[in-house]
Amino acid sequence: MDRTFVMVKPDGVQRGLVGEIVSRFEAKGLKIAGAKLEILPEERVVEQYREHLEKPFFPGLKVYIMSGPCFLMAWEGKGAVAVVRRMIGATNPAEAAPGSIRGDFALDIGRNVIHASDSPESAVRELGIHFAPGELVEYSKIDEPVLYE
Ligand code: D4T
Repeated sequence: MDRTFVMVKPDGVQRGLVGEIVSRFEAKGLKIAGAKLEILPEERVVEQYREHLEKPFFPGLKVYIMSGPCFLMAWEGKGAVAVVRRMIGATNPAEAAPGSIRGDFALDIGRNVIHASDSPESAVRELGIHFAPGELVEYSKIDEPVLYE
């Protein structure tokens, strides 16, 4: 099964959206494999956003991501990386489709509520940054026989 890294950012945590977001992934049929609430240390923010280190928005992004707790999760399921990216919507909430998380709950690109890995390679990399192997749980879920062909 595919696994992806998802993070409710500090604005999402402060706005009380963790439960709504977890519910959406559960209702979709995805399986939660790990979760924790954490204020990220600078090294992990830099590692997470290494492709953006030289971008003009990076200093503000770093301050924002470290401004409060994030809710970090691992989700599993068939095609989980692409499925979750579609569910979170476009990076800029003003362009995110209604029905997506950013489309329904955000307005500003700098406060876009949630992050999710954008490729299977990123998912492996990002899960490795934020979770120790023992923090991810392997188990069967009783709905699997009716979720999948
Ligand atoms: P994340 O990584 O947060 O899920 O966002 P995306 O994967 O959808 O988008 P991204 O990597 O292009 O951007 C990372 C992060 O930076 C913020 N950002 C981005 C910003 O504040 N201003 C900007 O102009 C851009 C492009 C939002 C997401």
